[in-house]
Amino acid sequence: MSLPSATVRELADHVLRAQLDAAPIPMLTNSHGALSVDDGYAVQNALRQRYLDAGHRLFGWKAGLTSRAKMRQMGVDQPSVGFITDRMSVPQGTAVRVADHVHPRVECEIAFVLARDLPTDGCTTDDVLSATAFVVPAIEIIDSRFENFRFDLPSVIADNSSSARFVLGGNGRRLDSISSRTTLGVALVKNGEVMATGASAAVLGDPAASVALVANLVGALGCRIEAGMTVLSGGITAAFAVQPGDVVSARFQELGVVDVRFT
Ligand code: OOG
Ligand code: MG
Repeated sequence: MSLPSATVRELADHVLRAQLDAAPIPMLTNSHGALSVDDGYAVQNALRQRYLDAGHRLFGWKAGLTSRAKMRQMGVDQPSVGFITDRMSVPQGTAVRVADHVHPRVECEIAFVLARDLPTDGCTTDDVLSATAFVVPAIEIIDSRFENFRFDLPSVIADNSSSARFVLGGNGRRLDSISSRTTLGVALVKNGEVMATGASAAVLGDPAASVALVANLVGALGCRIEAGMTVLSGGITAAFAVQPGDVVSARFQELGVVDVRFT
């Protein structure tokens, strides 16, 4: 049985307040033990509506937990999706305030910018390849609103898959100009030290397959990935905590560098 709509609205408000106040809350399944993945998405839908009502513009979508490294780190074995809005976007060179978040972490990702709408059902990797205008290197700044950054799948979905901010880097590259879409190397560097290295195949074998998965999951929510939207295909390596003063860069083979600093 799914959650009553009053409970969905109440949980969306609860998560929204935690996001806006950067104040941690217990994971939702502590109080709502039977919360299902579908319930989590119902809460996320209500949360998205709250942001749109507050004047945010839907910028795109993101994949969560699409690499082994991320699944292992978080103890969750299935991907999720979340939405991203224009006000979550951080221009390169702008500092991110750690105090605006509960316990932020950084991830390196490949972002896809769409030239055409994606199918909402049965979307394939080939559909993504033909609909993509270009890809850019990205750093996602995630932040779980749950205490100790611990959650289960329904809870993290209700918390918009830990979305907080994202930084898009450098020059876009057309996919057909990249010689190694599935074996694109990346180093995640913090304060000059390499924290992790990985390759794009870590994300479901091919980050374009991740975007197809997002399109289908978003379709099941009654939405569509549209032309002009950006999709974050998922963290390639584990995520790393940041503190004020940290400078982080994601150095991608072929795509170049994207960086962000924290105050
Ligand atoms: C969930 C969000 C994961 C990714 O790229 O895997 C995510 C989390 O780890 O908090 O954004
Ligand atoms: Mg991510």
